[in-house]
Amino acid sequence: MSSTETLEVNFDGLIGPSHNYGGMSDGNLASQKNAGDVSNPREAALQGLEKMRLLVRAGFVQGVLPPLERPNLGFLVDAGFSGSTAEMIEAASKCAPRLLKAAYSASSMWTANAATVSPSSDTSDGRLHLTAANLSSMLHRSIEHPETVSALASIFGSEEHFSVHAALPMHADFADEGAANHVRLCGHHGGEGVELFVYGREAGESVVGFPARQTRLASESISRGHNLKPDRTVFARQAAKAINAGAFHNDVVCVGTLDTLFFHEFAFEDTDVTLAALREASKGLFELKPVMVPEAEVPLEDAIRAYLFNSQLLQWPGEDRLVLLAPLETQETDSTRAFCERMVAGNGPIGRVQFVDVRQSMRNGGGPACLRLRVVMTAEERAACHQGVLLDEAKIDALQDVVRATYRDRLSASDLADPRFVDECLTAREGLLNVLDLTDQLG
Ligand code: SUG
Repeated sequence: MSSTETLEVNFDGLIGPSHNYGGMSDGNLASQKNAGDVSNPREAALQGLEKMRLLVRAGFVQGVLPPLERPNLGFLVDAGFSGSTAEMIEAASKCAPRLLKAAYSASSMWTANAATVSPSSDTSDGRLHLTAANLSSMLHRSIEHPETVSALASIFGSEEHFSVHAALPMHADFADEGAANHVRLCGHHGGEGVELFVYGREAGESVVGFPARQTRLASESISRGHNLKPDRTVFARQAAKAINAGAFHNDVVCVGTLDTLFFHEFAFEDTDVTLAALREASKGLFELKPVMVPEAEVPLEDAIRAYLFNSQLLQWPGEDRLVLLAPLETQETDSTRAFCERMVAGNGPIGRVQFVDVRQSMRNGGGPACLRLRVVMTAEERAACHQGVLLDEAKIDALQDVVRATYRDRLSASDLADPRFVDECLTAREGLLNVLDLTDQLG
């Protein structure tokens, strides 16, 4: 971490020991399709950590966010259960299995939904702002934010450099899913940028079809809280067509970094208006490079199934053009593979596609981009954050050792009824927090 430059740091979610296929997310096709299947938490966590290792080896600064404490017993108490832990688990498994699945969900792994982040070069107070997402649209995710705020406050504790905001009010009008509906574009990471907020509905608008999980009001509230410049901020509506085809977040059909926006023809309700607004907002800073994937080349349905856009778009050390870190499913789907081959053979801004195996997460609708929260940080900010969560290979090895020693390799919904699983999850998390030097703050 010797670089004095401003860098984009990816904070990946460490997949927790209770990773399971709960079928909890309406409008997320993978979650619905794989509901009830047996998961493999050990493999899931190892896959995620291998993705992090790949980036560490390439020379990126890589961070990690620990899993939240699961089961969330407080949630069961709020739902009226009482008695000993074992009694609550038993009662919930019998009369409210869906609540038990929510209490056990490992969904905090998708850290693109943990918060919205604005780097210090975009904010008027010169601090890096993070607003935890309320995730109010899905029950199992709506209980993440209080612990997410604690984790962010522990990691980004210096008030001189960082401002961690609590989640927006828990009302449908403020529905917010964090960075999954937010793209920051810029000429170079340290320069002033343009922040694109993508919303699926207006506050008060009734939900038709699959749920639109982000409101314009939520996006506007965050931009106000982060003290962003209005003329460098763009709000664009996600196409209803995309949401109803299964793009429950904008990052299922769009990804951007630096001056490049890579998106599907049907990502935005009005592509021309969105691009014109981005060009206007980026005047004097950089020239926007849009890469639109036409429906004729990659049908929306394929893009969503293969998660072409739910990829990390990275300025790979030593490479001239951007690298798309895409899931293996993109390679296995004819139209998306062929598109990638043509794209890299051309002379556009994306010069290489690399595939990674995150299948365990993918089967719940979480690709490489869902698994990371991007935080653009100056060298000073990197030095001011909690160092335990910045990874090197030795720390990845140590985390993998904990995973191998404490995680199950098979988990089904009925296993959640076993009260002994509570202690197993707590022991596993304690081991991880220990490696990340977070036991005092979050243990
Ligand atoms: O919120 N899946 C997550 C996937 C989140 C993907 N994130 C981004 N696109 N950034 C969700 O729908 C499924 C859990 C289950 O069904 O057990 C789930 O929560």
